Amino acid sequence: MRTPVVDRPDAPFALPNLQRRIISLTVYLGFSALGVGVINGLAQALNYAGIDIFRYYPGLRTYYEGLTVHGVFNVIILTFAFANGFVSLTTARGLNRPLNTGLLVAALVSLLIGSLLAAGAILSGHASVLYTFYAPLQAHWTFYLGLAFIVVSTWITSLNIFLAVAAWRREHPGQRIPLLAFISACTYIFWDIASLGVAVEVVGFLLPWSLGILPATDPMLDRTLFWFTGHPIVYFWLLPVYISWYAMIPRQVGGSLFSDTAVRIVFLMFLVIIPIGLHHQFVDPGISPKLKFAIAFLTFIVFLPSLLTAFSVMYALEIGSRRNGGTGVIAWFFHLPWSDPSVAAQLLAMLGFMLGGITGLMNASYTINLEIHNTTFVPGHFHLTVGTAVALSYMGIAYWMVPYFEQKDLWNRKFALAQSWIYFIGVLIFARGLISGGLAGMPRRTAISLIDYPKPPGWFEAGIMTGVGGSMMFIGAAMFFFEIFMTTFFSRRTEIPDIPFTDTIEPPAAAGFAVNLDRFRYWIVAAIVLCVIIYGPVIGRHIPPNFISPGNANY
Ligand code: HEM
Ligand SMILES: [Cu+2]
Repeated sequence: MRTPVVDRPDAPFALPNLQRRIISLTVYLGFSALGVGVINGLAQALNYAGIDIFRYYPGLRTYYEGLTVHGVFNVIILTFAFANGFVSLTTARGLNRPLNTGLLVAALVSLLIGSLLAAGAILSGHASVLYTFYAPLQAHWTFYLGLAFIVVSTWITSLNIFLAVAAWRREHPGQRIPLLAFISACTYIFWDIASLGVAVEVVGFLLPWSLGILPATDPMLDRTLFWFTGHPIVYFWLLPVYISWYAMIPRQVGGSLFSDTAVRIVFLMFLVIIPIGLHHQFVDPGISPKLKFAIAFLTFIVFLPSLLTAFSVMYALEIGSRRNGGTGVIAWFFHLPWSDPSVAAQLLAMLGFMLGGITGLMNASYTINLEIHNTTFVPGHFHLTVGTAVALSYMGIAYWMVPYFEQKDLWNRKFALAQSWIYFIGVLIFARGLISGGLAGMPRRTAISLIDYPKPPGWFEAGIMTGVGGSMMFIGAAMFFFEIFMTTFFSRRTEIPDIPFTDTIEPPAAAGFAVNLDRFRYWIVAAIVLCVIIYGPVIGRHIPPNFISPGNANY
């Protein structure tokens, strides 16, 4: 017997049109940020090829202003907006009940205010501090306030999701939460705990410091709080995509998920293993080498849920392919519906993620980390993860979601397919360039096109690949926006009543241990305990904070 991952799969989707519209605007806000982000990406890629086109960007003062725009718009505004919109949608479908309209609007308004404040500060040259905003580099207070509003928008979204789940549970006592709603709620519970680090950093220290209320700040404490959130944030980018890979793609290829329980365990593992951000501080002073070693080990453990995902999703794909006549040990993979742009984009995103995962493991290895730290190896790695696994999946999801939002056909399927392939081939060349450059010591976050010393061996070829691949990515991204624009304004009207969702072959258990998976409070307690064990001693050394750095406002 197959079990759907949503409540009442055959009933019409109970999402009011107004809520669908608000969710769509939230997602579009994210995609607008991506548009601004990739325009700067092009100049950065060409920079590594030795070509300076920044000078033609109107109003842009420095390389770092452009790089800050790229980082903040792509990995803070785009990702948060997409998560807020998409996960609201999946929660509503999972429970088949409407959300709270007021909270949907409040989250969107908070996100919009935050984005405008941050964008205003960056684009007026008052916050060229990169998306990591390390103290003692100081930005204008409006930048930090903007970040705070952006984070608050995710908390409002959480509240909306949790209220819906709680109401559903009251109406369905003793029943398992439908899988789609479970993984949606888990994503936001995870993020609420993970975001506390950066919330304390921004509201407790950086904002008062930039306003002059605090005379100085404690940069080591700020960094530690930043990375408390900065590691798990990558899973907040990723988990909405996992929701699609687990609960939607199997359906889109005609397959089924195998095990309900395995999926719940994967999401709970992400929830519990939050506190490993110290692996971003392997080269920082003041943290014991023993702890660094322990964290390196824990980091490898967090690879486990991603491996589980790889196997579960592959199996779901294989089931789909074989149901439709796919055969062979590997040949079935080519029998998947590659002509469906939504599927193709996400399959390519998964392939990119394999390379991203492998290079991520390399980063996590303590000794290799020392070798590649702050080289272009790092952006080479994460354009395969967030820049492809996440961003290209968003595009693939958009290929069914924008038609659903607008109740229109996708404008041109072949064009959309070409879009994904160009982006994907582009990123392979681009990342190969940055990774090999990094191994040859090429630094990241550097205006290479302006250097006046001869390039060390390996940098030239690496830079050319970065420039060529990055330009292809830019073309791929531009084609995405064209496709979405044409779909929204010039495509045929049609009726799309529902969103895709899959079913599972092994149903959720009605009794036994697995029932405890739905008792979020156990897992929240486990997560908090682990955070306290690992971060307690590190943060404890900074209490009271050592406010030694008056800071440096570079504007
Ligand atoms: C047209 C597509 C893109 C191109 C050509 C591009 C290019 C680049 C390059 C060359 C860098 C390194 C700059 C440096 O270290 O000096 C970079 C950094 C970065 N990119 Fe991209 N990128 C693209 C899309 C994306 C996407 C889609 C995301 C995420 C969703 C992303 C996230 C980032 C982040 C977070 C950084 C680090 C910024 C920093 O070091 O502060 N990029 N990008
Ligand atoms: Cu990390």
